[in-house]
Amino acid sequence: MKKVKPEPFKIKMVEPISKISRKKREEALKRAGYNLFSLNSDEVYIDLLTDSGTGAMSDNQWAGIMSGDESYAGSNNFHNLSNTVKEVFDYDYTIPTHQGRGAEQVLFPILLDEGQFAISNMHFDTTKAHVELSKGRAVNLVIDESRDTSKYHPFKGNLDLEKTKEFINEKGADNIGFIIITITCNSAGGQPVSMKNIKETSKLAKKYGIKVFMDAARFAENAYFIKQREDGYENKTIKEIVKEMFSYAEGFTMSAKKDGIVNMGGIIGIKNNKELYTKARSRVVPLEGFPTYGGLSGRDMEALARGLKEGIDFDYLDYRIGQVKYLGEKLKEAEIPIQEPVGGHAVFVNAGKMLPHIPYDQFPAQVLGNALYLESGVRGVEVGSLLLGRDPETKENLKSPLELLRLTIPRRVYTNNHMDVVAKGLIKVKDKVDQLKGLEFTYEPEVLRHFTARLKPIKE
Ligand code: P71
Repeated sequence: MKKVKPEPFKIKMVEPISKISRKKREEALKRAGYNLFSLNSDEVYIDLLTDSGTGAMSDNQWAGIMSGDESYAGSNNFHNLSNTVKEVFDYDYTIPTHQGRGAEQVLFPILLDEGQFAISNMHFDTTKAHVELSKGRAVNLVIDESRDTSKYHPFKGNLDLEKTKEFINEKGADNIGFIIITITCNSAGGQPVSMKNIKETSKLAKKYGIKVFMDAARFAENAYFIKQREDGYENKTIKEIVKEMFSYAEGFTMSAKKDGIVNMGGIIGIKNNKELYTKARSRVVPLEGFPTYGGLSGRDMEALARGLKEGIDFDYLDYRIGQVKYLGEKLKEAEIPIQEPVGGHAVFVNAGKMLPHIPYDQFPAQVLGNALYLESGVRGVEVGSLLLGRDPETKENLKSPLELLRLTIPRRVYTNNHMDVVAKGLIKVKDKVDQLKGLEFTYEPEVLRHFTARLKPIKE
């Protein structure tokens, strides 16, 4: 029997789930326009759409909810949150926001002049959108290894430093607004960035007078991978690793709905640049709220202050990432192609490889996601050409380098028995992939089409 880390918690409260019949799932999927985003949650048995805001809070966090201080200004919970940010990251300034994109919309316009570039290993969808709304241009310079799903590399989220240097030299340092390192790198498969890479990025940026920020949604999972995989860090605590990681940056935007283990919340953290803090503080007021609450209630800030500490607990992370690995191993054993090594928050199934008969513009990963839902009531999410959209000029469907089905695991929500159901479902689908048909649009929205598009299976 495989060694599996047991949950480092016991369960005090449960939320019943059930699976509707195959016939009902067929009806639901049809009604949803073959788009899993349009299902009702009670039509889903095991929901692996996202790990964002879907985690289970602890009894300690729920107790914090009861001590919410809902003062408009200077709430105790804000002080608890900013003291926690100081303790965990060693940053002087904390600005709460309603979620990650709230932090982005406040900070990015301060950092970008029109036409300037933001360099990242890979921008997440919302960070790219906020770079563009700030009239900047988003460039992704992750290492090439991240695109080969079957090749092992311990830090597939690393920024390609050679390409970055070349890019800065080509465009001129004055045309770079900032570098933002996404940890872990979501779009590459929840892949970590090494300490060495963060340090060298910071060194390179300093040489050119460019500021470095972190997109810190999964900072704790990144620290865990550094501890497990990078020489010299095996005996350091997660907290020590987190402090070092953030010492190389000027600030961060964070969706706290991931490693903060809350259902809603975000943070702008600024190390010690008072001028930048003052600018961000004045922008947060019209956009998110007064600087000591920024779109969150007192109780939300308290749950987050407590969640940030729980999120860096080694035993928790060992169990958490162990569960993701558990699902990954089950799929690998069945020869289902996945992004390897398995990342921090999800298993990414290579649908392009599994369904070679379906061309990219008939959305193989969406087809696979729908088949898995019909088979077992599990909801994953497409990360491929449907999400990528069209070329703004030619209007052609863009071809994503990878067609992935993301099976994203909420924190502390499902057990490994649930993971077994997911694996079993996908294995059943694998045996009949050649019967699956591509999809075509019946309705295609102009922007962010994947959320609300309607599709139908193509008839031959
Ligand atoms: C994820 C999400 C949530 C999501 C957002 C948009 C479409 C579909 C799903 C959100 C992130 C993220 C990173 C690295 C910023 C955000 C935005 N991820 N950076 O993966 O992964 O944060 O949702 O709190 O605004 O499912 P926000």
